[in-house]
Amino acid sequence: FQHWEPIIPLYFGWFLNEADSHMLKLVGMAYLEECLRVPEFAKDFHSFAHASDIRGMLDYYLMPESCKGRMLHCTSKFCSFGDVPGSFEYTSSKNVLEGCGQCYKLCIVGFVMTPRTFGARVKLDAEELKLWDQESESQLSTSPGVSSGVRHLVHSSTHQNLTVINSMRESPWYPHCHATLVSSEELEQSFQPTKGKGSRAHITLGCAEGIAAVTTGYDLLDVIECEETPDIASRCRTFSLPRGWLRDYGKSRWVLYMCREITVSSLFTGYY
Ligand code: ACK
Repeated sequence: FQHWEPIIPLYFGWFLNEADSHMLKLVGMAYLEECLRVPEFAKDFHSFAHASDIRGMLDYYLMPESCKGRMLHCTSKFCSFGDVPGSFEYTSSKNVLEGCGQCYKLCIVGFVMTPRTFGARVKLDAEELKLWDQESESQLSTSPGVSSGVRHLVHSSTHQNLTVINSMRESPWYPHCHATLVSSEELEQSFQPTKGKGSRAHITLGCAEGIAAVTTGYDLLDVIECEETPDIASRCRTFSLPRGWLRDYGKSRWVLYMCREITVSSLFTGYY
């Protein structure tokens, strides 16, 4: 053990199982479609997606090369096989050694949509925060919600996504859109942002063609900066949807705050 050296991966993270990866992709698409029924969002989205119909807009985000494959993940530390400072210490830390191979519940609290990326926001709990080691950030999280009952929407991966989305429309869970404009105060009464560690935690659901996955975290940080700037937050438009609030931070930065969190299962490990 004296000469024990850890093998440093490309990155560490929480990897969703296949069923939850599939479910979250579908839920993300369903929410995106819901947002597209808000005319202001659809108009703005069309301005950068240049798609002629909803189907085309839903196809705008693609899984980036680095995230190809079936499993979604939330990066806890990007190591670049040891090139990133602190990678060795992180990899050999007690928390990481003990955390590898363990299961964690990840809490999804919303979605961020920009011309570059589509990401799910993750609220890390105290145990998960011990494994979190990404760059500068401030923290935003929602008030505790009820774990969503969306698991019944997990379908066999042999189904085509479109077929599943169609069947989701029939489900009582599916959010039917009657968007109304609400005041910033109204949103803030239901949604309490807090500062701190872990605010950049996300799951990349898709990127515009040619955009790298790392951009999702930057877009999220950008949005968090808006959320924490009272001047911006008080001026932006917020639409109330049946299952959340859709907020326009300008420059085609949109955030969907969910009123009920979604919990997904994940395995913490390195990606080599
Ligand atoms: O969506 P992500 O967190 O953004 O997941 C992918 C994963 O590593 C594999 O590429 C993330 N990633 C890439 N480069 C960086 C970086 N410089 N800092 C933090 N995360 C990164 C990317």
